[in-house]
Amino acid sequence: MTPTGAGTLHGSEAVAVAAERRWAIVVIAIISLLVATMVFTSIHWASMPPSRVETIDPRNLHIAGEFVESNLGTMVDADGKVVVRLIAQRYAFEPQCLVVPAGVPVTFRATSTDAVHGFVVDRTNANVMLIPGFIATFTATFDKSGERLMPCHEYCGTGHQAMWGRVQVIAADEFRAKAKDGARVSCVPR
Ligand SMILES: [Cu+2]
Repeated sequence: MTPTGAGTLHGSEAVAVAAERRWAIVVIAIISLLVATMVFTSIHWASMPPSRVETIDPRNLHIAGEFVESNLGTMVDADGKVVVRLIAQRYAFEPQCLVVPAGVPVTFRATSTDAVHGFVVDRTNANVMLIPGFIATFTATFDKSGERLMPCHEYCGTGHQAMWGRVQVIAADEFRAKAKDGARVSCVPR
């Protein structure tokens, strides 16, 4: 091998240095992109938290307030918004069967009376933890009519595997007819 003079590169050495520099630029670009993504999402989420923190006393929510039995189920608010209220308790959801309109944003308000439960509607991104003392709120739109399962997906005790409910997605007109005059709608047989 012939020694090279200071400052000048020859042949394969020059190729290797150029390749190293190219890959250094690629790696720095990837790291910068990841850091920029982290900074953007943290600033964005800090200004727009995923859900508001609303608290409730789990010891007396059956007796008074928003989550009394007569107020559970789906209803149309005064401003036309479709709202579902439900509670989770060992080992059932109340109501066990929800009715929601298709193609309309539906706001869920739910809480737990005892342990931490998980609420999920299959084949949708409606998925939230129900924690005693806190009201979970999210909005989802169900595109297609039909029946969906709604299992508890957080281990909550020995009866956990039997804790599940159903969601019936029905045509919006049919839903409006059922929910007129502020009626609470569910598909629990009475
Ligand atoms: Cu549960």
